[in-house]
Amino acid sequence: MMNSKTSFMISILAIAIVASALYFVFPEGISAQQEEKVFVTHNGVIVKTTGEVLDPVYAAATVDFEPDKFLREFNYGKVSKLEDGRTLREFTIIAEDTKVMEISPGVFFNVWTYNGTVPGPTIRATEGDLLRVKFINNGEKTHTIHFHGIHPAEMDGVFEMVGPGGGEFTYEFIAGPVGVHMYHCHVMPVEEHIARGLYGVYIVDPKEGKPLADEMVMVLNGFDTDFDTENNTYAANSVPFYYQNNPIQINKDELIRVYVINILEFDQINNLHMHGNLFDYYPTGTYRVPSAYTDMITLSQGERGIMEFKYEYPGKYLFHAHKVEFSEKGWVGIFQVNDNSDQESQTGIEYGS
Ligand SMILES: [Cu+2]
Repeated sequence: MMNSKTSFMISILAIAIVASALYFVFPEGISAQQEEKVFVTHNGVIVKTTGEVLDPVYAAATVDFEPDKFLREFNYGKVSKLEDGRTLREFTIIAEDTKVMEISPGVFFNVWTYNGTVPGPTIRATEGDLLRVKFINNGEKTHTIHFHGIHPAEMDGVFEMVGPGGGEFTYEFIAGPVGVHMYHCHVMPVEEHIARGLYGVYIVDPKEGKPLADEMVMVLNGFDTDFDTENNTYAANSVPFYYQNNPIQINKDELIRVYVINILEFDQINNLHMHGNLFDYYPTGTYRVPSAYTDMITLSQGERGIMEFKYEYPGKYLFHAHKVEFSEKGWVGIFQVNDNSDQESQTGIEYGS
């Protein structure tokens, strides 16, 4: 005869055996009712599944990036006046790291984004403005924003870590110095956080303004789609060959001003050569005296400057990396110079007052 203590022990044992057997049948837990998820595979196929996915695949939120729009889009923020008369410019920048971008036809890549695109928005201010940048990290990894330029140490975006899942930090500093700068994530490994796309352009204009020009931004970048720390694609503004297939329309005899930044990871240098013309080059855009009149600049990672030129003759002109490997993998574009210099520019800058 079993006494009550023994039968109690056997009951416990039986429950334990059943529970552990079920564990092997439903390793995720008995009650796990898995939801159907949508993924994009490496070759771009969209898959719906409730099962486990072994090959690296990405959630199917896609990036909507238009190089034509990005080229001439400047973000001046929400503008107001402070009591002391200073201009306040407020921005909100949201980081995400789960989106997929079709970086080239049929090539899907998990990019990490500021405000949903690579590069992030081009931020623009006038020297002396107060910038207030509310940063929200909606990613799954820790991120920050490190701005180039002059600011207090605690606004440098390096030592404070803004945690995933909605972490917040507000960067606040006076815009300066005049020039073309950048911002990027500064979380280790920085190489990965930049190569995945967490960067953008930050322009500081002089108080007295600049001569009216057709202005545009070129961020020289690339993507390492097979994770071997070598880039597979190269471009101005993310999409290989985009401005070759969709030439940039400019006017003959009109002043063109290009803010150019090299943010390329993994390669020692990048460069830019322009056909049929030469340009004034202002390194970092900090001085109003050009350092060179040339058709070619070479930039290490993080180097940037302003190019100014006018085309004398209409027609098609290439611009591209003179490092031929890069141009053959996508870093090439065309200026279509139109003979309508009698018309006013459609794209003259305004300082977003
Ligand atoms: Cu980051």
